[in-house]
Amino acid sequence: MSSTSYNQKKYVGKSSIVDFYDSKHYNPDVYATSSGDPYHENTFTGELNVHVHDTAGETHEATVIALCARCNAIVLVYDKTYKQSFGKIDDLHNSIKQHINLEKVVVFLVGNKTDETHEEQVNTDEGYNKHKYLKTDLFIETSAKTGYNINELFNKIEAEVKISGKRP
Ligand SMILES: Nc1nc2c(ncn2[C@@H]2O[C@H](COP(=O)(O)OP(=O)(O)OP(=O)(O)O)[C@@H](O)[C@H]2O)c(=O)[nH]1
Ligand SMILES: [Mg+2]
Repeated sequence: MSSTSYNQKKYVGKSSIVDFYDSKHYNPDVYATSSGDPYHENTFTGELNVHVHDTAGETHEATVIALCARCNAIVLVYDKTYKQSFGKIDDLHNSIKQHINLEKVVVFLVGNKTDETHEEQVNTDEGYNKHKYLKTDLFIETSAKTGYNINELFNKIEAEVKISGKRP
């Protein structure tokens, strides 16, 4: 059993990433995950059962931390077309680090919306450097619109959780 939590300030594409992995297509009408329904859950059954908590950008930090404490993997998502979301990664990583033993959980950094090349505000080198700086276990760029690297992301989550043997 593996759990994953998607975090980050709003509209970065967390739900779209999960939806694409689930349905194999992009749904442009995905609803913003609301504070009343702070996260929704999905289970994918493969070699491992992957249980995903998809948080809302506006989910209260204490709720996010509580969810992360029960996870094998934490996926931090920013929007490559929105620099502010990239800036928030440091704050979020910092508060997670204060409450969670990162030796017991794998952390992924994901730059989403690679399809919006003309709107790019955060390039691949910046994402990679952030991954090195924060010492996350993996960095990958995705598009929930074209499906670029979506399967790879979930495959790597499973692989990394298995290899690392990390358990909360
Ligand atoms: N071009 C493009 N748009 C995307 C991509 N992923 C998501 N979007 C769009 O970005 C907007 C926000 O997507 P969501 O999946 O709702 O983002 P979220 O991070 O779950 O947002 P909250 O639930 O509000 O925190 C929607 O209009 C999506 O259609 C992507 O890879 N490329
Ligand atoms: Mg959402």
